[in-house]
Amino acid sequence: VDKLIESFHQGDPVALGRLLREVENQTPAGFEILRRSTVKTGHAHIVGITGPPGAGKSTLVGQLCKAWAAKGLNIGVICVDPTSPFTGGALLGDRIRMQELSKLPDIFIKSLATRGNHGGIAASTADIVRMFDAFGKDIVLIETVGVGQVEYDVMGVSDTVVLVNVPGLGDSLQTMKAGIMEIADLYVINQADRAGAEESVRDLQMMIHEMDRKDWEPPVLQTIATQRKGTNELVEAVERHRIYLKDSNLWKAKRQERNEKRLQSLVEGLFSERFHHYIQSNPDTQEHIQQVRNGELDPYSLAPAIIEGILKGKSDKEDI
Ligand SMILES: Nc1nc2c(ncn2[C@@H]2O[C@H](COP(=O)(O)OP(=O)(O)OP(=O)(O)O)[C@@H](O)[C@H]2O)c(=O)[nH]1
Ligand SMILES: [Mg+2]
Repeated sequence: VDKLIESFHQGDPVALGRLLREVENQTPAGFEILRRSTVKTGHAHIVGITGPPGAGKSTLVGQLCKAWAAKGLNIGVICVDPTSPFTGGALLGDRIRMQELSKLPDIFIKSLATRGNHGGIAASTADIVRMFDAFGKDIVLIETVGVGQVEYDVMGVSDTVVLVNVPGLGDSLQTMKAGIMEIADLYVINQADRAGAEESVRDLQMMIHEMDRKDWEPPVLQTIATQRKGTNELVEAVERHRIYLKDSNLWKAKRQERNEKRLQSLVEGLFSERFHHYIQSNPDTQEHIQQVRNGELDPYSLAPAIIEGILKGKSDKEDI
């Protein structure tokens, strides 16, 4: 493991790939590299790209990667749940595009499946981001499909949130309004070669105006990702947002908040592990839990008693 970590710090992409898998699977080696990497983080600009299935997020990610790579920047890409059930047909093309991308030097793509992940997607994403950051990536792009709770949480890991839509969204905007709609920093109407793009831009602008955001007025951009149209403007807008974050001190504040959140979720995870272990090794507690299930014992008394038992490291017989 030491050798692997050393190669990682020397910039070996093979070591990066292997350690990313360790981190994803939460192995001891994964935690070891995370422990040893924190001092090297804080540099990367984390950009989240989200929006409905098939909006063209991956195509845009590809264009952004090419533009930034041409500027000599190093990029990490995280695709959260790339096996979207909605776009079965587009998947193959997606994979080919991504393969093509990952052949470019200085671009590394990591897929992250949400299925079977109990530790929380946002937490896993945060750890992978941390790894890319420690590796020396300048930009980390996170693509998530959809606009549900998972995506919302994942976007909380980002500095800059880009919401991608397509022309003719109409009513769907209203339903999105409460969630991701309000945290996006940049709005993109992709597939602007389709009818209704101008109208969608106007609708969006009106909604943004109503939201009355403080210092940052989120721009609404039109792109045709497949023809590389409008993508330079998107690159520029993302860079403007980075400058805004740095000037307004939000850059630092977001990092502080994320670090604290990660600590909290780790403590909660460790505690819940201890909790399950404690129950397993305490038949008395199992009996008490059964009594709570039957409504014979109140959970309000048992909960603090269990906590106390865990803290005392008692292995048998506690009184409540
Ligand atoms: N006409 C047109 N088609 C586009 C544009 N951008 C992307 N597409 C096509 O739309 C389809 C979906 O593009 P993707 O980039 O895979 O979309 P996505 O949002 O990543 O899709 P999921 O990850 O499956 O949600 C592909 O067939 C693209 O070629 C565009 O600007 N105009
Ligand atoms: Mg995609």
